Amino acid sequence: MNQKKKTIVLWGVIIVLAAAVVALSVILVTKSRKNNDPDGQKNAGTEAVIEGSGQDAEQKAEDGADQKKEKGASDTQKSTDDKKTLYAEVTVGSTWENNGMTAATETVTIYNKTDKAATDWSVDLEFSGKVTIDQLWNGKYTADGSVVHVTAESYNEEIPAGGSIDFGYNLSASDVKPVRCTLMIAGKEVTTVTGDDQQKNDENAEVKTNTGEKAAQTDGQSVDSDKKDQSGSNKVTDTKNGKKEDNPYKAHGKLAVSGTDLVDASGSKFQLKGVSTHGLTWFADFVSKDTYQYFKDSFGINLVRFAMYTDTGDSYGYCSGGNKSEIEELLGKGVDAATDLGLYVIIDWHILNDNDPNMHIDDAKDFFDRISKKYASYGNVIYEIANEPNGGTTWDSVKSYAETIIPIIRKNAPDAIIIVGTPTWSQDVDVAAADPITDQTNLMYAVHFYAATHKDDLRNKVQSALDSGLPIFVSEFGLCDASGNGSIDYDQSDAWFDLINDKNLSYAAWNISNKAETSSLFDSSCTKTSGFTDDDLSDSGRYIKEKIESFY
Ligand code: IDC
Repeated sequence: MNQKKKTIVLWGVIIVLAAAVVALSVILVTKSRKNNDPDGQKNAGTEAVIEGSGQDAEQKAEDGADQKKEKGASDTQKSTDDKKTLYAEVTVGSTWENNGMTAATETVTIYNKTDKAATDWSVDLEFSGKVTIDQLWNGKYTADGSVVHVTAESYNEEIPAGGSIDFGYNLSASDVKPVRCTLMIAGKEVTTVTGDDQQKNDENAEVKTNTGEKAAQTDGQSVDSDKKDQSGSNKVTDTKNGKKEDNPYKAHGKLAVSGTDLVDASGSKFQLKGVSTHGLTWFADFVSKDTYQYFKDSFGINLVRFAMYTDTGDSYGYCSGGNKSEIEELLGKGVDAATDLGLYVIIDWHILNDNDPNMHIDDAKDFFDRISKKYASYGNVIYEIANEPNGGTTWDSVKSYAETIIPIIRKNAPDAIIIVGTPTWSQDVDVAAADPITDQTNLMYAVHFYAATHKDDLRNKVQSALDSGLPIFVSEFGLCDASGNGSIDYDQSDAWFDLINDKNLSYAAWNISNKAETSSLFDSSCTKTSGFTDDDLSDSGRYIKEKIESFY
């Protein structure tokens, strides 16, 4: 290479080096600007991508940041929208005095009025002072001073579109009314309802109730405290160790479902032990306070079930030509008589010949809408929405019926216990356990047995359904065969009572009548309609009395 060529190459190298220095400076200046930019600092990870991948990547990263900003903006927007549609609010139920503090049972209902299911919810409840949670059901919680943080149980993680879920708790505090109730989705605040909002928010008031009465509950007063006196007493005992009670409802208040158990207002496990009417219309003479008073005093029942046959093929059935208002009046007479005695009651939509509850679903919708409104202030009323689906009716069919009727009841009686019948005359609790209804709040599933017919097989189904977490209610049973007649199988009856008491199952024995059939609790020789004594009992009556008594 000659001197001239060397000189040209040298200049070339110098130019290339100079260009490199200029390029490097541009990068450094850009970087230092970004480091002074708060967004740039937050996105340090993103910057590494920018440096490594040149201008193109930088553009993409900036687009990403913009998208992020937009997403942030839409989240805020969403939260504003959610305000109208997704919120939680508190109902203060029974209150009682507890060592100088006030104790209360409260229910928080989370409403989802959007058309999409919401998951990953949590709720913060803030009180004006320190609170102690004595028991909380249908949720998990941590409590820190005046704030209680609640998250879902595995079975109520989802708030269905257009639906609601609730959880409840017993607490003690100097002021039990929360000052703030904040709903969060994925840890992000969606809505906060303050103590004042609870009363002012018209929309909420409308959702809660449809009646002015319920709104009073948010105000810390029990609606029926004057009328039915459900609050008061803190002498709550677990009935298994307790005594026959003069007023079970006064002592135990509103019940709730916790896991597979019924619990009372103090959160103690509770067992309903009762008797069922025969068909209300067939044995109307036994629909009376005298009758229930006798069972309460003699047996120690705390529950009466009212079996209202829907389809008897004649005018005894509510949907088969019966006089609806007369039947409802009779039902009302029974419900009020039992309520006056402080008993819990089940209103049973007694399908039987009408194998599938969907057969009379329009009547059911109308009935449960009106009846749950009528009894909205009766904390002792339980709804059994389909006695015994049968005749090949599938669980899918029952489930779809239940998912129609439950929200109708919930609108008026948001936290009432609801019992859903299961296929094969309320024996397929295993099928229900494999595919339970989404909104499990205060929901139980019926199992019915007749001891001379249904034995180990059905008990095993009950056991496995309970094991998988299904709350079960024995809302009807007899000691004889499934016809309601035949001989009593005492061994099988004992085996059933062992399971019932071992698992804290609630139950109602079929039936309050003097019909000449084994399952009747009165002997057919008894022609009284009041002034009963134990001499009037049938063998079934005597056995059930002894079983109920032996569990006090
Ligand atoms: C029975 C009554 C009987 C009546 C019959 C038909 O004991 O007097 O004639 O119904 O309506 C059920 C039903 C319940 C039955 C009972 C006994 O829920 O209505 O009552 N049973 O057969 N499921 C299994 C048995």
